[in-house]
Amino acid sequence: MNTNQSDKSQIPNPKSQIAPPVCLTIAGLDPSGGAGIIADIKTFTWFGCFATAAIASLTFQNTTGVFGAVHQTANSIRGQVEPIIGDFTIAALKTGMLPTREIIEEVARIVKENNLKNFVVDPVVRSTSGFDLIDDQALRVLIELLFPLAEVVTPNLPEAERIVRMKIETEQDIKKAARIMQSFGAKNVLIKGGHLFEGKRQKVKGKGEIEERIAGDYLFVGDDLQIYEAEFIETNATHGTGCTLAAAITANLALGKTLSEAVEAAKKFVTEAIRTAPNLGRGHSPINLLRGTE
Ligand code: PXL
Repeated sequence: MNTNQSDKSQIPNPKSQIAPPVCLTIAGLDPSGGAGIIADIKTFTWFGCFATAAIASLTFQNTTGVFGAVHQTANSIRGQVEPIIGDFTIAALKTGMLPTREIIEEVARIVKENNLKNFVVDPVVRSTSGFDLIDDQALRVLIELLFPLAEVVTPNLPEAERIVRMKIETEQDIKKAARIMQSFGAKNVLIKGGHLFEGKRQKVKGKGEIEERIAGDYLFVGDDLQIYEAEFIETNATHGTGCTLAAAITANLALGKTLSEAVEAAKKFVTEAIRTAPNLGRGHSPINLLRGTE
């Protein structure tokens, strides 16, 4: 049998496996593996989705910090994404670090032209170590162009503060910030309160009533507010948590879950990944994307 490439492509796919839903991430590449595209790919895969990815920026970093980045162009974003979209049905997609105005404008065009659904916008602003991953002008364009296309936007507290330009110190502030983001066109908003201030009193088995911090995430589905609480794990192994949560939501939307179910599954996955983090590197360790929920 002749095994050259063109003949190989004629061999019919036996379709013995049901094709998994395809997820796409358009985000930054963190070569040290903890955040960005690599975290997204691992997360999509863990949930049984097929992972595809387009690089918006090549960053230079490790667990101790971000040292620089080389950004892609509108052309190279389209060049990466079009062949994927032309070949696969994209069940869900997410964006992470989109550093420039031209990239954001191109992503908005691609999403609209192809009528892509289940779009999770993670408005990445700054690395844990304090490196700016987008400038303020590009962030305004991201809000204007991508928020109205998103199924959900997933800022953490510092990102939410920068988006709505107000300090967020109470639950009331969180509600106000979410309403402002909805006025910018976001249908649904998940504000990640992992950085939250308030300890909440909780009964802990065998320990009586003690003060325990709760990591609360606030999901606004239209007018309805759902609060997802998980134990706050005191750790510096947090590199990539934001990317992972958004990717896990994307994967679960691709699997046909509702947004509320997707957020619940994603939150559980991230909490377990933090709890079982491998303690790698000298800075903020990546979390454990191989074990996740068990
Ligand atoms: O967690 C934010 C983030 C997103 N994407 C990339 C990153 C980081 C943080 O470092 O490097 C590529």
